[in-house]
Amino acid sequence: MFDKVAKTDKETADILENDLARQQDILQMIASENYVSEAVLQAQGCPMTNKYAEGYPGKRYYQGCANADQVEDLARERAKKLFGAPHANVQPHAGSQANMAALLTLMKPGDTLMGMNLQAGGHLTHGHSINFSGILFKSVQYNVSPETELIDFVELRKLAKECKPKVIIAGATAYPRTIDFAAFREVADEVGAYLMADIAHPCGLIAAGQHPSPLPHAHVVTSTTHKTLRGPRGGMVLCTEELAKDIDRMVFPGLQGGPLMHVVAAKAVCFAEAMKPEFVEYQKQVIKNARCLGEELVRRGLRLVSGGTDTHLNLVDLTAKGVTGKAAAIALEQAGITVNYNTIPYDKLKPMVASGIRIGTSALTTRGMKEEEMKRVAAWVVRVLDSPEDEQTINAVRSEIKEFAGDFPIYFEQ
Ligand code: DSN
Repeated sequence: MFDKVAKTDKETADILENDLARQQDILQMIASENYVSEAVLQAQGCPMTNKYAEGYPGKRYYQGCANADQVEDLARERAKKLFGAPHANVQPHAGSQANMAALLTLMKPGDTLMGMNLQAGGHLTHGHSINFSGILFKSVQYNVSPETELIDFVELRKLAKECKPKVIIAGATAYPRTIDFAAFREVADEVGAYLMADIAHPCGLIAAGQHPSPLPHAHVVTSTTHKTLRGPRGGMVLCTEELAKDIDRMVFPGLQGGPLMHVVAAKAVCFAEAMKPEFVEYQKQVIKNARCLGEELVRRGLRLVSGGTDTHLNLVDLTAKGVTGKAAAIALEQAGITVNYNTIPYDKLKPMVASGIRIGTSALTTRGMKEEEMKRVAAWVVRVLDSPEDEQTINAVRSEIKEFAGDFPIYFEQ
């Protein structure tokens, strides 16, 4: 696949080949990853990478932007249509930049921000002390209920009334349940806060109508485009007409320079893909697979945070197994299954060790796997977790997985 790279730079080509082989041979179950289509891949590798297009369609600081304008307009219009949003900005290089643009538009340094605790499933950019969001703003973090492990709106409302935040963020990276954006908006209205929804994880489910939409509840919606949405690595912001100018100004010139036009083109392609009926079927299967996988893991003795999932991911508590999240993730990788170790609510272990693993089904569903395959995957996961240090088991699982994965090719031109 990398013959042209190989002619110029054999060293890099070898690394790329190795990673393509890795992606083919393993079961990719990191909940924030996916396999893009060959159409998205081609657009992302196109010569628009050569173009400087600082500004926005019709208002650029460089000449020669007619095609850049067209493709950015296409991406913006498709994003608006797909999510029912009044305005879209498709330039953020990543989810963190999208969140930064939203927060710096809605707040001034020193204002109060309320977001979900990282340990409960939130994100660094939702007010963590080591991130810009916790450095620039006064951060108040909400948690999930210790009993149900669900967002507790009674507590959330109490906290919001006490701290009177300027912005409340609804959204998470490791929360397996539906997020009730309408309930968040009620709280935001009661305390006069803006509601920002970060939908990086459920984005594709929302586009396909398989998770409630944050629109029209949220004033601003941020997302990545590469997780469940299955587009290129990047970010976007959706917002109301009233906030459109300020959001655009904050993305450029506030935070970024020239947009990555090849990535904007690939975003246009992924939005077109997400409008197709097949995409709805795909997202339905992602959820069916996550539920089936979760049920099988429970049947084999594991505990799921919140008791199950409504989305593309399960958060698995390994405490009863006596293995840490980190040890589990390392053993699973050796056996050919990639996941990430993850804290669970009220975790007694530090994030670098963690008591859980987060396991998602978006990428395997893209490869065409269904419930039957999820049952086999669950059996492999538990076999490894039962003997995480047993080389023989790990090697046996690894070769079984390699053979199995061969029946689900990720790209044709390999
Ligand atoms: N990388 C994202 C995720 O894995 O959810 C967080 O930044």
